[in-house]
Parts: sequence; structure tokens; C-alpha cells
Amino acid sequence: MARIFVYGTLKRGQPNHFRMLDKSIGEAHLLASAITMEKFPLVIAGEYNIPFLLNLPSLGHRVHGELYRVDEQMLSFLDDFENTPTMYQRTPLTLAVEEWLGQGKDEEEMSAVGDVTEAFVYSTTTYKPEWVSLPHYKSYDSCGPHGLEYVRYRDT
Ligand code: PCA
Repeated sequence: MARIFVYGTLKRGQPNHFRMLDKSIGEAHLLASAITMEKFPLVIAGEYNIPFLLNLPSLGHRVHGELYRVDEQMLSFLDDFENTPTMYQRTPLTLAVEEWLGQGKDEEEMSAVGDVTEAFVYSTTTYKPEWVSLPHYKSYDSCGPHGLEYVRYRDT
């Protein structure tokens, strides 16, 4: 088991969320909505309008996303899907929980709102230098006012 913070296309309502629901590739269980403790530049880059959290703490904003518990099978699917470690690297991150969303009072992770917790995130240090000057977002939405809708580029 591992915990993953997703901030991009894997969030609910975003174009790759269906992968988190696909039991044939593993289990993902939504635990909470959360925000990064540190600021990071969240940009939308490249010809496919892909969201990237640049691993450059203190620039940008605290970024909103969702915290999941995933099994080993889903984790290895996601590592592969996110092209780790070439495009993204999976790194540990500190988060402030906004709202616990898991069901059942026995969730071992659940406690008071405002909790500080740790999870993995797919961020990147292997970005083009000019990406730092792209607009920085607080919360990713593929269909946001930026007009940079995510382009699906593979069938997997
Ligand atoms: N997928 C991962 C990283 C960026 C993306 O689109 C996520 O949603 O967190």
C-alpha cells in the first residue's frame, strides 16, 4: 500500500480519473482533499497540454488535489502511465488535509481536519527551463479558463 497525492488529470472530474476506478489495474481508494504545504509551480505544458508540478518549492502556489491509498498493482500502473522516472519522478510530499472523504470510521488515516500528512506525488525536475515562466495554477482543471484542454495521446 502507498499514498498518492494527485493534482492533475487523475483527479475526480478530470480526463484520466477513470484509470483510478479501473479494478483490472489495481485499487485506489479516495481518502481526502488536500493542499501542498509548500508552494510549487503547477504549469500546463507541451503540445498535449499536460499538467506538471515542477519540483521547485517556494515558487508558485500551494496546490490543491486529492489523496488516495493505492495498492502495489495500481502504483506500478501509475508509475508506468506517468512515464516515471523520465517524464515525472515519484517523490514524497507534505500535505495539509482539507477534508477527509474516506468512508467508515475505522479509516486508520482519518483524523481532524487540518492534519499534516505525507504522500507521494508525480512531480518533475526534468522539465524545459522555459516552463517555469508559464502561468502557475492553484488547482488544475483541464477545461479551465486557460483554454488548454488536455489532449489524450495514447490508448493505454
Ligand atoms: N497525472 C498526475 C500527475 C499529472 C497528471 O496529469 C496527477 O494527476 O497527479
